[in-house]
Amino acid sequence: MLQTIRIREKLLGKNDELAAHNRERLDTAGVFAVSLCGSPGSGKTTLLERVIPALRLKFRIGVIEGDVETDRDGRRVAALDVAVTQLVTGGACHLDAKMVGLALDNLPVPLHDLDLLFIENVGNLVCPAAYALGENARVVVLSLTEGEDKPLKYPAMFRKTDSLVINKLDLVPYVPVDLQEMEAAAHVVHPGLPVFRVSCTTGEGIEPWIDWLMERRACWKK
Ligand SMILES: Nc1nc2c(ncn2[C@@H]2O[C@H](COP(=O)(O)OP(=O)(O)OP(=O)(O)O)[C@@H](O)[C@H]2O)c(=O)[nH]1
Ligand SMILES: [Mg+2]
Repeated sequence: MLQTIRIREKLLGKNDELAAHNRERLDTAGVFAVSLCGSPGSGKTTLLERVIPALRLKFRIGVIEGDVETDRDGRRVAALDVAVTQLVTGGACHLDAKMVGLALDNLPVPLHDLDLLFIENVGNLVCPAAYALGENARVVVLSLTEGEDKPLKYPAMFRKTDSLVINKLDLVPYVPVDLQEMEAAAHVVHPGLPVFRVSCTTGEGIEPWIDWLMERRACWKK
């Protein structure tokens, strides 16, 4: 016998208001903001380490890092010579719009001196989905070691994203995973979702994702 209880979260009106305010500030400053979500260890920071060296040749880049504890990711990204603010939530399992607003107030450079802002959320496939931050695009990084079924089990996260990066492609020879099944699961919850298979370690597959990001930015500017 099986009993299932479905619990619906109340919509977070105040957060949405603050997210809209963040978006307004970003738009006014001419900054395109991209948030990264995904499980702990899926490769969000490694993706930033992979793409920032190329992107910073063309864009002035800022990063907001979100972690429960430590500034380890902040230090990793700051080593790439970009402006970084580390948010340490002290226990909260997601960023919210208020925290991002605070980070925007405390960037090491004025907001209008940036072109592109990455916001790395706390590693978590559940809570961050419910909180808009004011970003222009949302990206989920899913590592192939997490299993094909994650989009089906955590649908909100995959429904609310604008692209899916399936990471750690270099591990395919060692992990019993069906990437077609993983993509199909993502498309069940989000038909038409752009999916990119990459290895942030080797750089394989990264260019098409950067092209997607640039197209999104170009549409935003029109
Ligand atoms: N083999 C392989 N390892 C990777 C790849 N990308 C990231 N990793 C490794 O995965 C581990 C976690 O990477 P991070 O980039 O720190 O993951 P994260 O998503 O930022 O983690 P949190 O910020 O803690 O949520 C590190 O040991 C990375 O070296 C990849 O493409 N292939
Ligand atoms: Mg990280």
